[in-house]
Amino acid sequence: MLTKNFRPKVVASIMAAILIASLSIASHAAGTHGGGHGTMSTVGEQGKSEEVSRTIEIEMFDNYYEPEVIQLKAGETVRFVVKNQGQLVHEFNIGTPDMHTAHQEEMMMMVQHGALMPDHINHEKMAMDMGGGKTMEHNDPNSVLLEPGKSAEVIWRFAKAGELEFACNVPGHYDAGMVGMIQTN
Ligand SMILES: [Cu+2]
Repeated sequence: MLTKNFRPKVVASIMAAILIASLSIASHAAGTHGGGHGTMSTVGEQGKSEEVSRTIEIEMFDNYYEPEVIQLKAGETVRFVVKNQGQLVHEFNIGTPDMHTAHQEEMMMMVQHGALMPDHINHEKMAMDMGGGKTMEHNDPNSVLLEPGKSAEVIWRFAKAGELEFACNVPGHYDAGMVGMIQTN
């Protein structure tokens, strides 16, 4: 049978992909953690719902956001109501360009594992133990990953002035222009 001959090759290439992905994530993580907490405070922190000063609706399409530029004042806590109006899975993730680059590699791994399909999320595979109890699930407070038609909220406090990006790190989407700007004064 064709599949029998094929399987070892497929497994070998998946293992190689995992190895490459985990090596590059490890090197990125090491790089990020050097400047670690400084970066995080620039980005801000998860906000409290009782401190929300503004609600902003974000619509996600294939492959762009509406609006694409958001202007805030330092110290504001924003409730983002994010709706996926496209036909594909999209992410809304607040971070620096470096953070997005690192996350794109993680999301590539989700695609390689079949956890992330173009138009839906395989939640069973997302929850798979990747070793040491780590899964591919998205529990980060700075992001949501949404299937078509779904919506969710992100509450974020922008502590400092500066520029951040909100981006979709589903493979190919950032490069296709699915990125917006948050300017905090
Ligand atoms: Cu996207």
